[in-house]
Amino acid sequence: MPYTVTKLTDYSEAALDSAVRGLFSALDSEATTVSSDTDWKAFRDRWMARKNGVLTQVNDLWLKPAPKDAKREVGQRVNEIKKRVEETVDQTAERSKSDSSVLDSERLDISLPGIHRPIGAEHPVIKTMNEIVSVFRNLGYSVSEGPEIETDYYNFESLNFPPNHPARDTQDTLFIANQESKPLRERLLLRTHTSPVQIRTMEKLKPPIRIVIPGKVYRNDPPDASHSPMFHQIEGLAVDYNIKFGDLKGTLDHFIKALLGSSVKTRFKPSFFPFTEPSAEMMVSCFICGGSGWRGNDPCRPCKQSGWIEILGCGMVDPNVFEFVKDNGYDPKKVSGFAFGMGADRLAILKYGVDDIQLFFQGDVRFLEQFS
Ligand code: 2U9
Repeated sequence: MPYTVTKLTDYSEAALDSAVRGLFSALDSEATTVSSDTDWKAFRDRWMARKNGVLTQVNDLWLKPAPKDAKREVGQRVNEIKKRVEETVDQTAERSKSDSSVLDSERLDISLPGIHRPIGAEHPVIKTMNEIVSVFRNLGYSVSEGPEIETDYYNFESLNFPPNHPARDTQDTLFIANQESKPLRERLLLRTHTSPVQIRTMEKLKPPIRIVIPGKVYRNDPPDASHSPMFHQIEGLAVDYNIKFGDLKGTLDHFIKALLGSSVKTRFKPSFFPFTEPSAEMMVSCFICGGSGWRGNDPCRPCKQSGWIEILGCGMVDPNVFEFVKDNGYDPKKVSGFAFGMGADRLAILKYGVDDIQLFFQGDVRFLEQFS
């Protein structure tokens, strides 16, 4: 029940004190409820409005009807009340302003557009790598990973690279400095392919194994639209008892159809890698021009109008490579296997029609957010 000024019937000191105390506790408790500008205006008008404000009522109901001998006493109380009400109204003004400013600041105009928090997205190269890995996981392959700083042994020697193989020298490989004192095979370098992980895995796991190895690799290549000193590869290895070249072709044909659609065709042309024999390159019918070599009346650049795009290198694991892990059950006379390797950035470039590999590494959100 809000406080109301009631007519005084007893003008004794005590009665006046309790009447004033009653009024002040009402004033204070109402003041605490003021939490906005509008509240304050209502509070001020309720207590100070000329017409029917509490102060006016006090005047009308306490002072005016007060008997002569109590006039002065009541008059003093009324002034005290007036002063206290004005103070309280002012203080409340400050607080409600600060509150209202707090409130104003907290006032949430839900009609305003929300705060756009750009959420990150998978990088197009990682997206492509995960799509490729998931095709092989569905074929029962497991994912293997390993160190990016490798030794010459794991990156070259155990992969059947003869000592003077051109890939070994600095123009292709980024060596860690001050390694000259170490024996060659222990010299550290930035791995040039993820193949060392296959060797490390065969040292740990006995055959049969089926693994895919995604990861960063490094080459001493000056950056341009299609080369980067750091890029991404996905390699794969399947070793079992009597794996044939047909298993390689069947597996890789299935893989590329799963990734690019069952309408693409594949073909294999002979190639050479130190760690596979025989070796091949797998071509796929151009999924950009459909194999015609033309995009509308523009020549198809990705397939250089050949209608075929080189996707990956592959081959049967060279028995010399198994020599390095034969103590763990990889007897070249018993086991055989196939392996493959592809550049993931290159596939992402083809898939998303990106014309400069550097865009992947510049961290420009305007470019990257296109893939979210
Ligand atoms: C072991 C045995 C064989 C991995 C292979 C390729 C062919 C290949 C290139 C693709 C594009 C490198 O990034 S790239 O330039 N790789 O063509 N890689 S077979 O062969 C292995 C690997 C490990 C133990």
